[in-house]
Amino acid sequence: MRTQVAIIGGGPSGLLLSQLLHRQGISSIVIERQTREHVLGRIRAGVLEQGLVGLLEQAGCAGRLHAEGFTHDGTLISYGDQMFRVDFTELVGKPVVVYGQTEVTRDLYDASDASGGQVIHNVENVVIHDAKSDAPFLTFEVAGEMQRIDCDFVAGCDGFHGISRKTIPDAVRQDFEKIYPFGWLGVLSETPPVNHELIYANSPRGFALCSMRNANLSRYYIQCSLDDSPANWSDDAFWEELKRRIPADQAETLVTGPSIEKSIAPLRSFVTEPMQWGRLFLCGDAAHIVPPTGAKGLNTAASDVNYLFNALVDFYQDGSSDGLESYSAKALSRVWKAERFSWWFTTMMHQFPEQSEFDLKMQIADLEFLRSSAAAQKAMAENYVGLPY
Ligand code: RFL
Ligand code: PHB
Repeated sequence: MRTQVAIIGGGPSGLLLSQLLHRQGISSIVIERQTREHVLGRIRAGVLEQGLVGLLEQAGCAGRLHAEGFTHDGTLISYGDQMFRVDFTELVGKPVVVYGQTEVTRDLYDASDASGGQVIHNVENVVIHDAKSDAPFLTFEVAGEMQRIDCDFVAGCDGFHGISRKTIPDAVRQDFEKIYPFGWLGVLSETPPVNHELIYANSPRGFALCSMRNANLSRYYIQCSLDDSPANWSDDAFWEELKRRIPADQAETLVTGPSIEKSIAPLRSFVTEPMQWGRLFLCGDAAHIVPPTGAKGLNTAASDVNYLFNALVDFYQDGSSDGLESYSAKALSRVWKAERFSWWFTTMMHQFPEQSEFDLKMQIADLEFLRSSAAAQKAMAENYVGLPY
């Protein structure tokens, strides 16, 4: 097989890049380790920045998003007995859109089907060859048979556990990492959301988040210990704990019901540098991870796709390599700002096992400053809705 851009990973980064390239007449083949059903079964992010919405429009797959997504002009933050609102639209003139990553991925798969896109599932033993040459190629197995794709460029969109990042030699690559001493236990339930906006809650019992997918599908999270397991949590125990962590008036109106998904995600900040090695370009979780507190994971993946897509268009349409050469530096500059925001928001909102009385005072001072300062709220809003590309 031969294509212009070989894309490893059929998650949102890989599919979005493929669809954007297709619209510009640039060919690609996506190879994915899992089945399509598996990819579409994953419950992940829920908040989209305008930048990602714009890319989905450009890719021709924003129809359902516009019909079914919810525009959120602000968010609620609670601590102790206090709850305040940060109004994004008033402060920085932009809202966010609540629409699940699962739906984004489904729309991208549908668009790929409609345009005759090639996505090869169940691939194994993927190897990137000759990334430092002008003629890289991939080898992999499907159902025990060896396959080969020759290409001009390789996009490594294969997530944190993929092979692309590890293809960059250790001598070239530097990893930066921070592991948080807790996780998030998430529950999806077919119940109306407790509030029409998200609530991020700092409570002495630990962080909680009230989010949603639609008018009758809620997504809730509570901070849990790293050695916890979803099996330890009955639905009743989860609801009781959530109620203890959110403001009393919200807890009173919370509608509970059976969970339809329950899982634990660890929290990690991670960045690898550089994001390019020869003709291999890393995008999304393959290069960086953020804790979910700022809803930046999927959105930062999208900004990488934006830079790489534009660089590839410049290469194929104008013969310019400038965008490709500056890709890593440009992407990393925005990635580090998303890392900083997610780290700050995580640090302010969670209970840490080793937290001293001084650390607690700092958290409360940070929250009080945010509650009382329009400038602080504006800085938060600017980051939450997404920094410019
Ligand atoms: P993905 O979505 O991980 O997709 C990568 C794809 O590559 C495939 N793959 C391979 N394919 C071929 N060959 C290989 N060797 C391969 N190795 C892996 C995988 O099967 C997969 O389909 O990365 P991508 O596309 O960069 O998208 C990034 C986002 O998925 C991610 O940033 C967010 O979902 C992060 N994230 C969250 N972000 C938020 O903003 N809010 C959230 O609430 C939120 N919750 C989460 C999350 C990530 C999680 N992970 C990764 C465990 C919850 C979880 C559980
Ligand atoms: C979600 O709805 O899954 C969600 C929303 C906001 C976050 C993290 C997760 O910060």
